[in-house]
Amino acid sequence: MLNDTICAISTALKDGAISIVRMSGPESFDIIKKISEVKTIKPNTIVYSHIKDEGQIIDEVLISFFAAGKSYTREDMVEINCHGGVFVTRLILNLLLKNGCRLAEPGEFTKRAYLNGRIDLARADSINDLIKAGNLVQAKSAIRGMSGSIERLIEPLMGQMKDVISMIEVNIDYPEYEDERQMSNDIIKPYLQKWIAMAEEMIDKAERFRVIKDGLDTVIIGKPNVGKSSLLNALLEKDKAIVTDIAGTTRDLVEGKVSLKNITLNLIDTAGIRETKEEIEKIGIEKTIEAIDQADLIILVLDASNIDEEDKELMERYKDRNTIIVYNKSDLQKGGEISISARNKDISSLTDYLNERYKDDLSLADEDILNNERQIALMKLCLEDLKQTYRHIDYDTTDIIVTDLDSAYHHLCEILGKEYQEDLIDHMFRNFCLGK
Ligand SMILES: Nc1nc2c(ncn2[C@@H]2O[C@H](COP(=O)(O)OP(=O)(O)OP(=O)(O)O)[C@@H](O)[C@H]2O)c(=O)[nH]1
Ligand SMILES: [Mg+2]
Repeated sequence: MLNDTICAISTALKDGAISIVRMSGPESFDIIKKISEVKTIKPNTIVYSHIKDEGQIIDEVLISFFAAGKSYTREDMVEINCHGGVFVTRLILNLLLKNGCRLAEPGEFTKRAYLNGRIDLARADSINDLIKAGNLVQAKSAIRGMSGSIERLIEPLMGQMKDVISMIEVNIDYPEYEDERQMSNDIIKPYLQKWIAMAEEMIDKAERFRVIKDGLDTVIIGKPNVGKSSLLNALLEKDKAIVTDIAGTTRDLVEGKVSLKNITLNLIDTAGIRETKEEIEKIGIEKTIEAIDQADLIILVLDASNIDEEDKELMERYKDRNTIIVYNKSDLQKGGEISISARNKDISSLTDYLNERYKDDLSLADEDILNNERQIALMKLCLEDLKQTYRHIDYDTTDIIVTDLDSAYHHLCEILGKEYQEDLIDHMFRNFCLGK
């Protein structure tokens, strides 16, 4: 499969100043010679040339050459910087196809970098995460991943597990070597406890960080007319939701996204919660309850000038969730710790509070942390195996213990892609952009 030469347009396919068409594989240098004025190739240089189709000039270009071993894919690679019209870029791509290239699949360049041993799978994850990063925190964590943060993170756990597994195996294979250290359950158990704690901490941090990276799913709730929609509008700095002094104005969920310094909120403004016989409002309140169930954070808004039993009931109902109480209408009456006036766009006590509350989670951006769903899912499988081993250790034979530990260890290998599973690898790279 790696014997063929692949090509793709690596830049976005729309009109722009420059486009890049890439080739990777053993024929790259020969093919470029056929379609340009290049006669000899000096790796790691850029030359000025023309792309020609049957003698006819198609474009004036800059061509970069990367020799196998040092290139992105570790294969011979060529990058053509051409003029960025969609038409010309496609002409060049078609010319490469006509001269022996195959069109690359999405992510195939990075897949080759992985298969040729230049990067591990966690680093490949990070390259994709960087391309898809939507804020600075996401970009920062992806860059850490590209520098090998995942390997650094799980290496201590893998190292210890490998040592213990191999010692148990020696005990099994060579029972006659009595001077070998005997890995009794009393020795293995404390290790297991430590590993379980390590895996749990990694998962916990990764999940807290995921919320910071992707945004907190936040619902704004409260009685009718307390100023929920006014708060949404103040946070978004635009009049997205309708605001009136009629109780029950909002019926549908109104969504918006906002970044407050470093925290991103995926906001939903909801219908005011109250007993009602009105059919449309009732449906709105049902939707509100569903949104509350799925939220990471609940902002419960009160009208500080008018707090009654219904407010207290809502406070009681959501006190065990991640709920913050916001006292609105501070221009009429000051309330508790977080006192705002949504109508006057005076909401700094809320935004300051949120940034302070998530400060510790934000600092996770400077730590080595599991970066995405794939890695978290594999760490969870590893944790399950470790817990299972711990639960059964007093009843199981050494053979079974070592099998369970092996399985836990292999999940860690999979995070780095040291275990090659073709379908999994294909699935992963298919999420990449074409030309990467
Ligand atoms: N004085 C004062 N009035 C406010 C403030 N915030 C909102 N209001 C007023 O309160 C009324 C209700 O505001 P909304 O934002 O529509 O309230 P809501 O909670 O979304 O109401 P429903 O959608 O009906 O549940 C409007 O007349 C707002 O102008 C505030 O900070 N101070
Ligand atoms: Mg409203």
